[in-house]
Amino acid sequence: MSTTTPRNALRVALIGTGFMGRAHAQAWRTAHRFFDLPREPQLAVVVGRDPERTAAVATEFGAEGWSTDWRAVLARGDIDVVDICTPGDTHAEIATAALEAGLHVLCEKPLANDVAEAEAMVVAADAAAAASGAVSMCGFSYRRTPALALARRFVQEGRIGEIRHVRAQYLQDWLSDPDAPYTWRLDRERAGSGTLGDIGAHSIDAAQWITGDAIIGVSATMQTFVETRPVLGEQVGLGGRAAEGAARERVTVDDAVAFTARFASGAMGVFEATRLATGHRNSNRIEINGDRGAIAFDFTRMNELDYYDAADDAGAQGFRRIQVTEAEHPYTAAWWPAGHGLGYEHLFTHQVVDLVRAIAGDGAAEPGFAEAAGVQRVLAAVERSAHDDCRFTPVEPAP
Ligand code: SOE
Repeated sequence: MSTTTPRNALRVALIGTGFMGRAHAQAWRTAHRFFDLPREPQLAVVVGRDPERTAAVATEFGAEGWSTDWRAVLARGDIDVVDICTPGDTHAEIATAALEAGLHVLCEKPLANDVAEAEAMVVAADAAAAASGAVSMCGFSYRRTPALALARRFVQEGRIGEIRHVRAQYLQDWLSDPDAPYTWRLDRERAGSGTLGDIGAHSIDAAQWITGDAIIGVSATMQTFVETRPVLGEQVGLGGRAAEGAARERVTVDDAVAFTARFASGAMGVFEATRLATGHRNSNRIEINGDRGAIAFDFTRMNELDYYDAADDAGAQGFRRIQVTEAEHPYTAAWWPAGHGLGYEHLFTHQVVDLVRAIAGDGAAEPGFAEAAGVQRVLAAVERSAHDDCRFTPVEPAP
């Protein structure tokens, strides 16, 4: 049961009313109901561009109010946390303004649209941390999947041994229809990159976070299979319906990316991300092989982790499937009895839990902006390598 009181309220301005805005909104409403938190999040205001939609999302999630003006919201004086769920081209401006106002910031991934913006955000975050104690975090939500957190724990405990291979695939299919409409995720100006930054970034973050290792260079290829798409009529889910008799707009981002990676330890990585893999709605997979064992995960079975222990008797060797629903497992004790499982939305709830605790001084807000800028540098190296026809491209070191 929560021990918080309204005096301990943590007042949140949520900016963005799309899929991610709603995923975050439910998390702010739910976290303190299941987890014992030092402060109780209150959804003070939802901010969006379209008044009707913004009001509807505010009502849907029981926010106190709504606004179409994020600058006015930052100046109100009654906000503690700014949660940025907008397209990438607005992240740097909103985050910097919020940090300068002394507010805590949660920013959706990827942190920014390019490395320069990401590095400016790191400078703003460091300055705000020193000046006002502001905490900042980037929303790589899959870190909060209990099974992936368990995978990391296994690596840290040495169960996998020395890591040799990282194999990550993030496969979606919502763009496989050439007439799936044009949305902001297909616009380089707004999204920075396409599949690479949208979902490839999750694989990069997961790989580095689970292994504790850093990607130091890549050889990449990228492809845009569908070069024009019909103008959006109505947004539904990630895509939607084309407008009646719609003209077509030019897609300015990648549909798919594949790259090999070299890690600092000498481990090898093979990564693939696509939004045109027919049959795969949201398969976020990672397998890691070390000299003592291996782990394998697929988000389509998000409550399970496959684990191989090379020390098992030869006659009994094989991957075992761990149901990651026991009270011993990360995050799970707060929820349901063993075996009852969690879903996509819980990742965002766990993210809020970790952020609220970090704001109260209990643990670090991870990944912080500096770590997320590291992912941005890998994204940039992948793009440079693909541009240079797969040439091996080192990841730039942090400044
Ligand atoms: C779209 O591909 C998307 O919504 C991503 O932007 C999210 O980060 C991922 O969790 C699900 O797919």
